[in-house]
Amino acid sequence: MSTLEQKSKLLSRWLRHRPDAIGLEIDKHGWVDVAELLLKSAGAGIALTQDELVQIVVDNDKQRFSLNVDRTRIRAAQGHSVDVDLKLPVKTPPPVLFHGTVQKFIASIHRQGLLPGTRRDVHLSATKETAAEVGARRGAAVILVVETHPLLRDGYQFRRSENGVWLIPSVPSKYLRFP
Ligand code: HQG
Repeated sequence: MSTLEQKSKLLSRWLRHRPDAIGLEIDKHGWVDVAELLLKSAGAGIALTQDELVQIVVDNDKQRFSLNVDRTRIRAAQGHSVDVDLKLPVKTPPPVLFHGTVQKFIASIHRQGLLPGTRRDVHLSATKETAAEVGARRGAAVILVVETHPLLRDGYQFRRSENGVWLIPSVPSKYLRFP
């Protein structure tokens, strides 16, 4: 029925936002049991085999999913709106990170800084190019520059997802450089 790409999108939805859509148990660190996932997806009319699942994880363009070593559990690397704590270690970021957005949000970002919205964290990119791609999902990308030293000095903590996205709960606008 659905292509691997469609199944990958569904997987993102279930593992980040709506595990309840197919009755999945997600643990407090975001992990879901693979056998249960295969069973529940079949129950929802979406045939997904273990091999397809591994292929989706391995081939994913942004490495959005992580399997544990024995491939019995899977989770999304970032982007959750469900209440999970991925237990990522605090990590020192490079001096400059980037956030890709669009013009219509700029006035509000000026006022409120970067807020996570429905997700657990604000997502920052290590390169301008990646930030441009993130912004371009919504229109003409506007790239904000985040100097990380002042944030570190003021006690903010950064984490990096398993697929290289920098995560921070919020960034007040005084730490942002607007174009
Ligand atoms: C904006 C994709 C108004 C923010 C990407 C963004 C990323 C504000 C939007 C990942 C605001 C939230 C996340 C404020 C922030 N007022 N707007 N105060 N603060 N915003 O999708 O960063 O393909 O939740 O600029 O590659 O766009 O799904 O975050 O435009 O890594 O794996 O509110 O999603 O990854 O949008 O994207 P999102 P994002 P995947």
